[in-house]
Amino acid sequence: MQFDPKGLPAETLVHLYKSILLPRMIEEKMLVLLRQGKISKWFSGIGQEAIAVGVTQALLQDEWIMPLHRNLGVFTGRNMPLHKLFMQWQGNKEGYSKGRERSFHFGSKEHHVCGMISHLGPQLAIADGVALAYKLKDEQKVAVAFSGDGGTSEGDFHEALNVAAVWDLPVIFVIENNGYGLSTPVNEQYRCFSLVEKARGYGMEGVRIDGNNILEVYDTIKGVRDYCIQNQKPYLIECMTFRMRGHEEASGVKYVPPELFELWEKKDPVKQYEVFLQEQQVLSAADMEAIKAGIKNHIESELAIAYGAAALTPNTAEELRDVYAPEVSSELSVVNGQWSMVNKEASGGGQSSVAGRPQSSKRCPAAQAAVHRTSHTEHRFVDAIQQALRLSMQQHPNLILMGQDIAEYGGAFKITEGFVNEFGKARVRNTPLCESAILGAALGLSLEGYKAMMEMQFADFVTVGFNQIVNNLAKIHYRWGQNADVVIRMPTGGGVGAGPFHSQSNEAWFVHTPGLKVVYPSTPEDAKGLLIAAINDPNPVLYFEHKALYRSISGPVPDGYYETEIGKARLVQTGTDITIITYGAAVHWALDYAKNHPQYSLHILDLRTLLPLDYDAIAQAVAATGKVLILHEDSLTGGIGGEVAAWIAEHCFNYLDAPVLRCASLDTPIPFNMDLEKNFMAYSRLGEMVGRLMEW
Ligand SMILES: Cc1ncc(C[n+]2csc(CCOP(=O)(O)OP(=O)(O)O)c2C)c(N)n1
Repeated sequence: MQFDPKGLPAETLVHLYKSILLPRMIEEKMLVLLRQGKISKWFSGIGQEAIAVGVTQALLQDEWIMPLHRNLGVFTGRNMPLHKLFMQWQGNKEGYSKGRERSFHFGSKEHHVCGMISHLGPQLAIADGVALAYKLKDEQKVAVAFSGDGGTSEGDFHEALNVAAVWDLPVIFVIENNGYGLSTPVNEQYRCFSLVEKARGYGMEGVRIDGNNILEVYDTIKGVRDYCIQNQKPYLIECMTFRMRGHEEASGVKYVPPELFELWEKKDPVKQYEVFLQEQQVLSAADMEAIKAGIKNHIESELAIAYGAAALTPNTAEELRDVYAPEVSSELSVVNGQWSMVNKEASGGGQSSVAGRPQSSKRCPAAQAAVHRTSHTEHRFVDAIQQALRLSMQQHPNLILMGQDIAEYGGAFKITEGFVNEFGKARVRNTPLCESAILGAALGLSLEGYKAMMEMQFADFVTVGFNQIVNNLAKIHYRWGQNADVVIRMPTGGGVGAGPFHSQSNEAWFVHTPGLKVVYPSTPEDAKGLLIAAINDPNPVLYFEHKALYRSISGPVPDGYYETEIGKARLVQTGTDITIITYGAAVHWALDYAKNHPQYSLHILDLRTLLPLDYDAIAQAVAATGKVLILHEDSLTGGIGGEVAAWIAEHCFNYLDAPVLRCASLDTPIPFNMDLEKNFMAYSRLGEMVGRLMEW
């Protein structure tokens, strides 16, 4: 192996040696502990250390890295205390994830390391978002994301590289081509000669290097980093290496021809570098032994600290509380002539729980102070959404809007029409057709203190971004304390003859996911207030806006900047015969029904927020009549109605004079033909269901 120090001082060469030795020696120790049953799982990076180490050492300490499961050298390179790393791997409370995550699935804001999710590919687009933040702040930095050869087959790899290229983002994508994805050799993974060929397809530069040569990795990253910053472009690096152990320790290596191990053993990145250092007389064998002895002692003493840590005692209140980031009051301040947002944790702003679900948290005083309702003006639903967005863009200079066709075109529903002129293209961003990458980028923006709003062109298309939402955005705070300050606008619902892929009600998919908030306004006033509240909320919020209401509903809307509290239902009207608990367009079905059937006295509750549910309001609404009908546009099976009905049965049985009934749409996809669609819709059975309840 040829090492070219390119004038690096001996001090740096030694530093790199210590940096590559540390993960090797930690791993050797971990393999012993694994055999002793003291840790449960281990993904080995032995043989590949030069990549993670070389990359990390070539970056600034505060440039974000998105590592994967074989990148111990990233974590050690960021100088994370070893005892805390050991506690992490033992699932201890004092690790980086309070015992909630295994192996390398954790991050640390302090160290600018973003925790991976098991799905691998979603890491890549987070780097896009971070790089976008650097670009918007005009910072001279890059973000780095890792992928294995297997991971390059994922759609997320394609989307992330494409977005980085189209948006000219300073991201370095590092592929560790170690020959196998679990047992799958590269000839069953891809058909191109080398993975770096893919760079050209995205319109970016790329290079293939020896990933076992630490000096080559270090030097390449240094140079590529300069290129990315100066040219504001992404870059792809394919590092050739080999996985010297099994995919994970338990799975063995029977499928790997033994001669490959022999071949790559000769290219061991640590041993080869040692040979070079000795040849160059940078370090003697005795020097190296002394360094190893020092590291060994350090590992042992840090392990002793880790073993001395108290065992974890589950605390349910803390578990529930940490699912969500506490509310913050955002205050704008000017630092060095540039704006910056100062987030202050709200006092007592955490979550409490009823029946195991999060309740709404109190808004902090500063946020309430921002609420000033002045006069009201009549507006359509669609205009209220637009107002909320405009005011939020004015309120938060760090808010970025992203979505397909939302810039000059104004979005499929014209909600962002004129925004480019007002706020500029940097903040009102047309996106390629890459929902997953844009959601990942939104999360990356959040890592760097930005707020992001993504417009799904239709709520139906969320399926191709589903993984990012339910696994990355939703879980990140619970997993390692990073928030996802992201709002996803979801133009939803049917009634307009748009067929199965432009009309679905898919809110229930998300209500089942801890970590998300789900809001669903039915009036222009709430549409504005809830969107403002969603944008202020530091957590990921899905904001459902019913397309059929956009231009059919008008109502009084307060003129100022105000919030409608997330987690609070609205009593629409009082009544004595039957309680209808509903939300979205169905609120208007209930009102119409009430108007056309004055013989019934209907008590109508608009849930407004589906996660967290307002259980107090539900209980009061049940008590008002003792007969409950839950009405929603979504299909019956697995809809919100089932959850609400179950909760009422468990907690409000004494109030009930009849079984809780649900009126929902048919358990079929939503059809195109208007007569079929009408037949599908819950409102076609509303009269029948009210009649059944009245008979009790
Ligand atoms: C979406 C998804 N599919 C499958 C897996 C299971 N899995 C975990 S790692 C892995 C192989 C990854 O190979 P590669 O990207 O080459 O990285 P390496 O493990 O070789 O470092 C697989 C199939 C997963 N984690 N996520």
